[in-house]
Amino acid sequence: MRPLDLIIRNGTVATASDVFRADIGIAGGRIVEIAERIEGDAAVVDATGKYVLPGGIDSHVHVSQPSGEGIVMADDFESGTRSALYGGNTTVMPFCLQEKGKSLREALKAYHALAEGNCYTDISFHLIVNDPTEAVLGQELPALVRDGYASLKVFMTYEDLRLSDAEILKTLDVARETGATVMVHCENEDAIRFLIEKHEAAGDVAPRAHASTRPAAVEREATHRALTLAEIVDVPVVIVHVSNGQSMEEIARARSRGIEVIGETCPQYLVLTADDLSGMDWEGAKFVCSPPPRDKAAQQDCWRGIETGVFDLFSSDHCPFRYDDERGKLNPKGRRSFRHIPNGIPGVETRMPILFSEGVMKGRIDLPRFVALTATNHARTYGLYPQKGTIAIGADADLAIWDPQAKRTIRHADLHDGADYSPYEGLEITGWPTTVILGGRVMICDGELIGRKGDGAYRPAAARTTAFPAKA
Ligand code: DUC
Ligand code: ZN
Ligand code: ZN
Repeated sequence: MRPLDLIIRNGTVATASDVFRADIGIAGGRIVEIAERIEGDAAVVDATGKYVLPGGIDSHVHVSQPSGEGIVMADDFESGTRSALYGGNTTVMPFCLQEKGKSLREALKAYHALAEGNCYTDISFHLIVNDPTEAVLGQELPALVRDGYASLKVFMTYEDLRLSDAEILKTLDVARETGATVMVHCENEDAIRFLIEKHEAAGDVAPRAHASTRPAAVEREATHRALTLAEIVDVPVVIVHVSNGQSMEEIARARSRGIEVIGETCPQYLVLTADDLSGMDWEGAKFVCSPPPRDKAAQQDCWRGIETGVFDLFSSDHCPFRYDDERGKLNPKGRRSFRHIPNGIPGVETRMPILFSEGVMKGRIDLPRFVALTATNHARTYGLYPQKGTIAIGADADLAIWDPQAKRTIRHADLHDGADYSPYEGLEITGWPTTVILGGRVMICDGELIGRKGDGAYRPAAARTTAFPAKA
């Protein structure tokens, strides 16, 4: 047998199904041995008193995405993946946005150029289909799915991004034929626009109006419609960033009709509310994201969804803009009306610590469920399993070693993204990843970055062969 490069010793290992005491042997970037005791003269990482978990996979991350005139995202591939790594992630899945009038391949070429040599984690791309012409749907997309770009997002909101129902149906149909996985952003654009115009006419332009003009009903209706369109085409679908109980009911109802649906929620729907958008001096802009955070009852509903399996995925929806910046939240138009505040908040580094602390440490979920929600189900849903998302012989040696006793208060000054604030500032956390290993390379050792940019690489994803692969 090939000599080991690294041994993780004395840790408590958790997968989506089991928790057990084991050493892990790594060679050639893969896990090659899991045993009660592994001897040898390879380098050793001592995990005594720690949990050894699959590296996190955050399948909903935006970096370097064009975001409107004069607006610049706070993270590129370098800072975004570095921040992700510090938060215990070894793979992130950013979106590659097709611009109107351009091809998907052109967009991919540009994003690959930005990512190449700059990543601290592995990456795999989702496409955003923004111009579903006959050529795009008939030729380009099927070829791209075969080439490893096997998931795509469609939007039901934003004037410049939304697809019509007819376009969504055609896109879903291509997904059915090719095995691509479709993610849907569910909010009714016409209803939002109607409400925005009313609020602006009444002079209600502060950030809090962002939440008022995107009420739960707007999300619920679009969720119902997306699921109905998927039912008509007969194809599985992912409903992303679900924020409330009404939309969860739509998912449960669709499942009872036999529709295959994966539900995703995010930290902002567990620990923030719409009241956070009411901060003084436009501070509420820091919390503007879509769908918006709602109320305490919706938080409880989302926790219930995490506990009961309505949700299979827990992602950050990291979409960072600086706050005190002319190219960010406080851009000149954004200072005048909520309508022009860029949508999105940072969170790739805090996603897993928040769920670990609020979920595992507070007894809401167990460790296997945490692993399923933060790693395994992402790999399974988006064609990266079993290479990624688990601890098994032959899998990539992507691991995060967690100190369950570590106590930290979230301060942006301690984080590593390119924004200038965290929406979770002041939240007290128990449990933090202290050592992170990517493909057998120790990237973060006891909180210190020793990996280099470029150590992370692009990984193609496999298309679905039948329905969604079994969930953990
Ligand atoms: N949708 C996302 O998925 N992310 C940020 C903004 C948005 O509308
Ligand atoms: Zn979205
Ligand atoms: Zn997003």
